[in-house]
Amino acid sequence: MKPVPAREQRALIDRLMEACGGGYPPATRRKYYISGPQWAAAYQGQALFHAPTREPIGFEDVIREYSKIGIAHWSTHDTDVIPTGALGKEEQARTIERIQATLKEHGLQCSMVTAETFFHAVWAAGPAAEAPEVRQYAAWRLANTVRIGHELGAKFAVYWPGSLGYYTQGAIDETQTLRWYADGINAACEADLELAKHYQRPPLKHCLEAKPFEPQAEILLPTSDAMLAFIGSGLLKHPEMVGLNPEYLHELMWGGAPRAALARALVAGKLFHFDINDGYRLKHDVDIAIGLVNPLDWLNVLVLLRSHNYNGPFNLDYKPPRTTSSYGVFAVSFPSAVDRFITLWEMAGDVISDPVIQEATEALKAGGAPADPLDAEAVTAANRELLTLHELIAHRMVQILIGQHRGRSYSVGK
Ligand code: GLT
Ligand code: MN
Ligand code: MN
Repeated sequence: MKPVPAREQRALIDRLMEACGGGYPPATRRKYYISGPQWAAAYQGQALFHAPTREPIGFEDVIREYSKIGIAHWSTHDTDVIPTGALGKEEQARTIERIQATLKEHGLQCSMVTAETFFHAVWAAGPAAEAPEVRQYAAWRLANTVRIGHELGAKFAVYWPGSLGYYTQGAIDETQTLRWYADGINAACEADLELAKHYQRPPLKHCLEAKPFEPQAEILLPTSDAMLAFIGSGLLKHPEMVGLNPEYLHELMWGGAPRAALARALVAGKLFHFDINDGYRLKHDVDIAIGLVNPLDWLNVLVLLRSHNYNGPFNLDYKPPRTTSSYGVFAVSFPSAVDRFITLWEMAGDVISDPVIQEATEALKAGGAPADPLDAEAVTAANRELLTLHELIAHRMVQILIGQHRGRSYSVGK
């Protein structure tokens, strides 16, 4: 193939994207509760060992591009859109007005707001540091974010306490730090109750997000299960207002099964919000787009969520790769992520209604009726053949994933 001059590359991307097929029209995409984060689209590709590869981009462009794709909801950190020094000042009010106007112009809704309590130097010792002024500032930041949420019409507030931890042990008493962290969440909930009255809106749903490592070496609340224990610890004044925002990859990072982690949140009634992405077990937070690494696992996750009528947001918390251009972020990265989600969601519907899986599942639940239910040998024998269905169901799910249930076949060996 001849070299492709720079001016012809976008046309090539568009043609090959079209050739991929499987895309959904924006109107179809809008029917799903999918949210696009400001920080995901604006991610410039930077990291500790990585210089940025893309130009900065503001909320006007992100919201307009999301709208064109058919992403109907938008989420943001306070400092994604308002510089730290301008928070709570006149500039904040003016920016909020501009965001409201931009959302309205493009028909998007703000679904979630989140406070940045991990990036700025003020959080060097975490959002629940020893110095009372840091914690007072943290409480104010959370309350201010809740206010921004009400003003933008959000339903959810997310808290990822990224720097709640340490590099070296001994300087802090973890029990004290957890109490102080609870004070911050309590301040956010109390502020919310006041603000909700003031704005005549329901209070927000407050969602804790765990990540097992990064940016601290040791994390005090590393998993969604740790967060559930924290919510139930008695330290929160309004535990009923607080639930989880699990992130798919964050559960994988500690070696957990995301589907099982989601199940534990579901039985606790705490699955409020869900960050969707992909990646690898026991690696850092690579935030790859949904389904590019573990499509079968994702299908399983969505079967669970569909079966239990999860109706919260699916937040596209991934980072377009550094190799993707600014053009590619909206021409390839976001539309393809949304379309893979929709396809996997619809496929999950196929799994739930598949006659083979249905009959196998019912047979497993019916059991084999042993003559003596208190005799271990008889109970084992009664289920001996039925249990083969576990593997058969897994096989069927792979068939559904690759389309064999709809007749896709290969002529190998004929
Ligand atoms: C940060 C983190 C994400 C969280 C964001 C919410 S911040 O990007 O890596 O997983 O969801 O604050
Ligand atoms: Mn996340
Ligand atoms: Mn992540």
